[in-house]
Amino acid sequence: RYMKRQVACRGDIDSLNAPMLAIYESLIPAEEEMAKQKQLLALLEKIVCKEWPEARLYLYGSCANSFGFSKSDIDVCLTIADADTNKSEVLLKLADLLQLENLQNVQALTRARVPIVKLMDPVTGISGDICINNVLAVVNTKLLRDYACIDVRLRQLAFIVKHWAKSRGVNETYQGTLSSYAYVLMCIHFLQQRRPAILPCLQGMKTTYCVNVDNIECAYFDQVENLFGFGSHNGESIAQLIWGFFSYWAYCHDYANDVISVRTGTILSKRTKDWTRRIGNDRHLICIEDPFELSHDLGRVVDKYSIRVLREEFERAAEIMQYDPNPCVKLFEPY
Ligand code: 3AT
Ligand code: MG
Repeated sequence: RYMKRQVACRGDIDSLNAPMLAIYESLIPAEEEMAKQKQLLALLEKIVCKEWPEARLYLYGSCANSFGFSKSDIDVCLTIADADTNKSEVLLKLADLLQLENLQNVQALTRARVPIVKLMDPVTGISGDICINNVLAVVNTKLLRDYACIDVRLRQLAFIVKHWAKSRGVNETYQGTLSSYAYVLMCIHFLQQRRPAILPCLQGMKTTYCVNVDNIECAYFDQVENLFGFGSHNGESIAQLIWGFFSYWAYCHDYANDVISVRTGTILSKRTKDWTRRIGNDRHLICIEDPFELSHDLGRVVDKYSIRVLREEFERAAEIMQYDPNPCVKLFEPY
């Protein structure tokens, strides 16, 4: 395997456990915030079902995948039969209904890549987006949430990585860096690859959950309560894992040839995916396979400029975790 550099981690790495966990704790949303999100969802359900009785609403994204910070917006998916032909009409109608019920800042963005209605609820103070029939996102939200139940170190690692990415300005897909969804997949993959493994590969196990979404079969083992303690043979601490994550992306990942794949729990080659050359806007400079939409590379937003920014940030983070006297401050310094 390709190894640019392999270093042993600093001797005092475990002194970083407590301060890193304190940062994690400070980012977790409080119970009452989750209750308010549920309250807003119930209000939206009431409004929607008056007009479309058979429609359903689902929370997805960080408010439902257990990787959400406190004070995040909520992402809601409206499922409704036959809306795909006239999504814009449904969104405009929905925007009218919301306005009539006194929701604020209501705006239908019908031409966006993922068309949505934006809203703010003056009662709870929560903002959110509603999209239509984006069922794959609802299913990948469940997959992430199920992984998070298996070992708490996933949630801790992903919170720190997301916090780092937001602080350093590398969580902006419109600027060619990666989505939060991509970072969480990178964390899951990383924990699947530890030896002993900290996470299993749920899609490689017996199917206990199966749905067909837009002709994609989404099947995996979702009885995760039976997997509690799976990673207990691996005693690595959160500080060691944060160090390992950044070192992996700074020095060990083979950007020229490798695709990380949560679906298989392994690394695939770009050649087998036919991701070796630029097609249209997809450059495949860092490759992260979507667990269900297999032709979808979450790294496709990355261009030849932003790949440099990303790799420099991974190297900066790895160096800080290795040598800096105060990594818990330095890692998250605004760029
Ligand atoms: P934040 O806390 O809002 O940063 P998030 O988990 O809500 O993180 P995103 O806003 O990036 O993540 O995306 C919202 C959800 O939409 C997450 C995932 O279920 C889905 N999603 C996002 N990007 C993709 C993608 N490229 N392909 C498939 N699903 C995606
Ligand atoms: Mg979000």
